Amino acid sequence: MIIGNKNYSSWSLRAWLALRKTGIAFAEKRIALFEPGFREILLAHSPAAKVPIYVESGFAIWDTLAICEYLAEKHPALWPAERKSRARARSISAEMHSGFQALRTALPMNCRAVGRRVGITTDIAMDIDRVEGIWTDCRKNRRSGDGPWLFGDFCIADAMFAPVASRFRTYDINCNEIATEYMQTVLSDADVRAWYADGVLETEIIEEDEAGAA
Ligand SMILES: N[C@@H](CCC(=O)N[C@@H](CS)C(=O)NCC(=O)O)C(=O)O
Repeated sequence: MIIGNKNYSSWSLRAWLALRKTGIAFAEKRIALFEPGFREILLAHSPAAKVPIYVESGFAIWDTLAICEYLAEKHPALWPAERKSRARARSISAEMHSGFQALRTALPMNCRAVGRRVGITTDIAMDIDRVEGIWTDCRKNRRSGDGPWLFGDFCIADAMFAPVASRFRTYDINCNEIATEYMQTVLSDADVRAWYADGVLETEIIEEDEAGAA
């Protein structure tokens, strides 16, 4: 699995987390984004020149949802077993993949940062409300296992929203009790913590992702 900086690369976290949850042993290759020559290194693996890229026996798959779907073909438990839950999980995963632009731009993932403050515009507030609504609705209506994830057992939708839990922590975004509990599930997960542990040790600074510093 080819990933970017663990501190900043939210798309990398998503695909990496889905892969970790399959239990497959895999090698990871980290490419420091925006360092001199990074694009050439990415191009050597994928014509899209973005991380994450999953390479299996020399065959590259890029773009987070495509990677997750590829993994789910071999590991169907990455989607909820129940059909309507699976459809809903796909809807919110696609919604995350294509939306939440205001939130993603203004509140970049920055795992090691806490106590950041950014101005919350109407667009950002709408995105935050929608995330809180998704988490609350899924947790109230879950029917795919008894676990603490969106649909009970972990699924790709949880991977898609994991970086948002990280962002809410960094920028002190308060949610209702159910959504806060879900955030805690994400942030206390052993795999997410392993990602964070590596991320905080990174030394690269991507200025545009250092939003809200005092
Ligand atoms: N739609 C892609 C987005 C991937 C993406 O934007 N990755 C960022 C890192 S989080 C990247 O590679 N940025 C480098 C660049 O834009 O040159 C996906 O879902 O994987």
